[in-house]
Amino acid sequence: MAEASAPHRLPELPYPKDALAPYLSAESFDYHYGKHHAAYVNKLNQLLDGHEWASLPLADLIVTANRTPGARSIYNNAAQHWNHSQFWTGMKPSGGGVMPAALEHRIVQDFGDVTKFKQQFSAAGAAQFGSGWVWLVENKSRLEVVTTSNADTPITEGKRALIGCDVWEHAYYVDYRNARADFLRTYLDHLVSWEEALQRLNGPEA
Ligand code: MN3
Repeated sequence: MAEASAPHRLPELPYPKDALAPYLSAESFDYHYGKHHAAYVNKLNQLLDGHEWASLPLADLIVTANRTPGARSIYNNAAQHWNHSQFWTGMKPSGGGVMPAALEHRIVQDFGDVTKFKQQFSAAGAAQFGSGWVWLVENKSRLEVVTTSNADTPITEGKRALIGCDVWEHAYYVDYRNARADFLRTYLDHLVSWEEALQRLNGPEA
């Protein structure tokens, strides 16, 4: 495919594909990143070939497609590209652990304590019926746990995503089979990058 007709790219992983093992295996990355995420990017580029939206930045494309009748396929693939990109960069080797003090302060302010936040996040992710995502977002200066269905993403509602965990079965079936709750616990305790979450809290809007 020509350069001009492929505006979106599968992002480089910020760590080797085996760096999060045993919590997420290289095999899981081969499928989830190398096949699922890559398929969303390839499909998106096909849909945008010759399209007037081909040069829109990804976040603008998502918001525009979301409010345009007949653009669900572009919206779904663009939103999943954005959702997965933040998922990879929101994890790190030896993740979890102690939060930066500035993030912990905000968590305690809005959830009571870190344990209550983790319980709320895990419970929401486990209760999401079918495919979707569980997020920690900043919504009008307040931190909240929200879930979205399928490809839906908090950025269409003007919420700032600090962390977002994929709860589609393809996200955990290789390493956890059907045990979504175990995956969510492991995500919070061993995978998530609290430093990245704080950077997103302090950074520009998506
Ligand atoms: Mn996925």
